[in-house]
Amino acid sequence: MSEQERLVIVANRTPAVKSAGGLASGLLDALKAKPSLWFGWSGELRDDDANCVQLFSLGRLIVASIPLTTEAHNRYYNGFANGVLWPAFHHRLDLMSFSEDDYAGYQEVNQHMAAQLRPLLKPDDLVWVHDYHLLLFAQMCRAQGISQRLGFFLHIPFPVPSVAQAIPRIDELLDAMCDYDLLGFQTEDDRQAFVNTCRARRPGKPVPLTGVYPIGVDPHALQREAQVKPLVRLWPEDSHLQGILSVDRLDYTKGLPERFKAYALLLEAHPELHGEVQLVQIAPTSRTDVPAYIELRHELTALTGEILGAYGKLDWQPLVYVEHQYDRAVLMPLYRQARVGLVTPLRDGMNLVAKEFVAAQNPADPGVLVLSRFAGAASQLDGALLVNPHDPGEMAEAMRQALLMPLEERRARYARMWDVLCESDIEGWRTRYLTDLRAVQVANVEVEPGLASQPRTV
Ligand code: GDG
Repeated sequence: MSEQERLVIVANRTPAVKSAGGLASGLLDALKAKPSLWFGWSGELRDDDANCVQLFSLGRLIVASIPLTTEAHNRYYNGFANGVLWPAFHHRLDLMSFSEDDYAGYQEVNQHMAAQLRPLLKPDDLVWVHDYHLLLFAQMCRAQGISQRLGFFLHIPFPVPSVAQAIPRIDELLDAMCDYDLLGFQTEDDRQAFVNTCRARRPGKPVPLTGVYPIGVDPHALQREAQVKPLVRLWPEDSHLQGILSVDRLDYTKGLPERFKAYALLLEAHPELHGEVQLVQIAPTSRTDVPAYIELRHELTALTGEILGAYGKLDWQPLVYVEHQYDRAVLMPLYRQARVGLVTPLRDGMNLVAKEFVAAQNPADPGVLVLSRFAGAASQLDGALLVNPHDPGEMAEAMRQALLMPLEERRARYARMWDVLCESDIEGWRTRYLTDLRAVQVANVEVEPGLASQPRTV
């Protein structure tokens, strides 16, 4: 690592924008106290003078942000990134909606961001680009003569080849992704899906270095945050009511309607649980102007009404559904009060909520994690009860098993998962990735043997 080296993070959003998303919370924790630059969209929509870069410092991190015009943002962010890439990468081709204009907007914003970053770069910078908004960014940088190492991390899953080939412009996207020097994925399945898609669509052409870097949390910090006196006490220790807690950005990939239906099935099949259990769903809204999200909200409020109408009593509310975004100071102690953490996305890159729930538990009396097989976290958290989120009966049974699980088994499962969280924490994620990216820089193409996470050339 050279003396002058500076880490440059490039992401759709800069941390100045308040966001419930996992990228901001994950990376900000990891960036503490390092000389670094974070470049991205400020969150501001301005139709005049859209070329100015605003700079400010957060400790040793310099934040450089740019505004976007309303039209560019709409085509790039709502249109191609969230109207095509997000649904398709989560295997929801039915929700994909492509237009040439949106793709052109996506190209323009990737190019614009590369042009705005160029004058801010120093020769020894290590540039780490994040997520599906910026698949074309390396190609745009290279076209503008930027020669620094460019790494990329995909926070969401990569689709299998049969799904990927249905994405309009997939070959252009793959070519551009291959301009990165190191491509990081959350799981081996995602890495394999990318490599197999490249092999199928670009026969004979080289694939860049790829590696698996499951994003983590800071389990010790979360454990401390969870121990403070709760600001909200939903399930006091002296109450018989057992809490099931779900926390998700309101998104169709998170499997909320399926979860509510499974919970309704649990209540229908087990009257003995009436008055004894309560599901709390915290679901801060995001992307509120995308049609699929508007429909999802309607479906969830209808299901909430059905469950409350069918099972609620004056002295027992079986389901609490809130779209309010709570501070971490409220959330972490709440995770600790819950007997069950219910995390059942239909498909998810990693899912940090699953890891946060485990990190927040009381080791002497831990809650149980019920986790979807289709979350990246399932490849690591073997102490969870793994479920198929498409099978309401299986989910209801897992909830029942979790509510009844003896203390000894809860402790054993928790201990296994705590070890995983410590072995694979956020700091390890950042340093493993950057060590590998740096090695690419030194060796230029091949990576020295003996690297922490051993990325592969194929
Ligand atoms: C993407 C990938 C991947 C949620 N509600 C509140 C709140 N949150 C925080 C959670 C957690 C984060 O938001 C959500 O992270 P996830 O990982 O669950 O999901 P995505 O937003 O979809 O993130 C995902 C992640 O990137 C990281 O790589 O794991 O697969 O889709 O940290 O705690 N935070 C606060 N109040 C809330 O009400 N403060």
